[in-house]
Amino acid sequence: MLCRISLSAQQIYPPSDKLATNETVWLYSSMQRLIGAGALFGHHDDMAYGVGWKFDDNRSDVKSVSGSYPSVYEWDFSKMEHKRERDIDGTPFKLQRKLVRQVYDRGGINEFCWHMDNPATGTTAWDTTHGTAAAILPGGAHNADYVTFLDNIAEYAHTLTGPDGEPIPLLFRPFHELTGNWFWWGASECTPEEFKTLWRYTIDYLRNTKKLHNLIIVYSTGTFKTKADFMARYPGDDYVDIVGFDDYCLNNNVARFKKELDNCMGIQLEVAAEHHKLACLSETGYVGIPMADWWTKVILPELKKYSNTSFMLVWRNAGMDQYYAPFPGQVSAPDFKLFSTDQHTLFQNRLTPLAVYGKYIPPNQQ
Ligand code: BMA
Repeated sequence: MLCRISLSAQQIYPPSDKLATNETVWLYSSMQRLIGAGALFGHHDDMAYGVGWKFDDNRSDVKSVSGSYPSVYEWDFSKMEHKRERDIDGTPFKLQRKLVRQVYDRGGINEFCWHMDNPATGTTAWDTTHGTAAAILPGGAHNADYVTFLDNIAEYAHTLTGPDGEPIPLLFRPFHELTGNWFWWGASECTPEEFKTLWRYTIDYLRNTKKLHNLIIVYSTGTFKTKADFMARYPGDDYVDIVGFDDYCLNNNVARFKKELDNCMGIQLEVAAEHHKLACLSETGYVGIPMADWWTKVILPELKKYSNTSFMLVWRNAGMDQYYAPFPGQVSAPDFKLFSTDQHTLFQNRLTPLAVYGKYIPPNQQ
């Protein structure tokens, strides 16, 4: 067995929330200690549904192919802002809550994004009505509507608890792809100042008013060209713990994808080092994974090259028409298995003994 030991003393930084719970501080420290040990692998809605199944117990396409669950499991708050029963893609929040707890109990990492409906118009996240950010800030016509949204997700977040009633630490990735122009919080819909104000207001409200001290905040952009582009809407070190970006491989455009990853991963690792943050590839994948060796030939070399990247996450397995992780029989499945056992990736099976929350996990729960 290959054992890599780093002899250099490593400075560990606390989360940006000075009142973060013990488990949250543990998780953030653990993620820093894991830097260089392999990129944690993540999958959106991993245990909720996959290709050809929905809401089964203890199921995951990632596990069916690789033998292990991923290490990072992302969920969506979307529709909880209205206290609906199901999230944007149909998963009942009751089930989502149960899965979040299962992840925590086995020492996995939960993350939430939020395709938040437009609080000013009541329609979706993709309603790019100009001026929404300004309208929902204090003094704006729709501030009360936004506060209700925040109250509703905070109420739900408070129900995500561990065996002793402790809040389960959550990576929280609001306003994602903020450099794009397809969401109401996008770059063409508000000024950098409005965006930063909205971000700080949101985090302050959740932390200080709603007392959520279990959030590790992820600043996640779309692709970008320069450091200045990446940082134009950065809300400040007190409001961010992890920086990342979303980037997808498109048909017949593997070369462009690699070039873009090289540029963006390099820049964001520089930013992470300067600001004492972690860096991740917050969303990626190749829809339908038509390339049999995409995992070891395209994405793995990037993880090797940028080995200080904390985690990467692939998007959801909605069904045959939209999937980003393989399932048994899928053309890239054998390659994914190789990828999952490579020393530059970390799936749940290699994460568990490290007990990222500082707690012993009994073998029967692993
Ligand atoms: C998109 C697609 C949609 C989905 C939405 C929110 O990227 O996957 O099918 O509804 O994200 O999860």
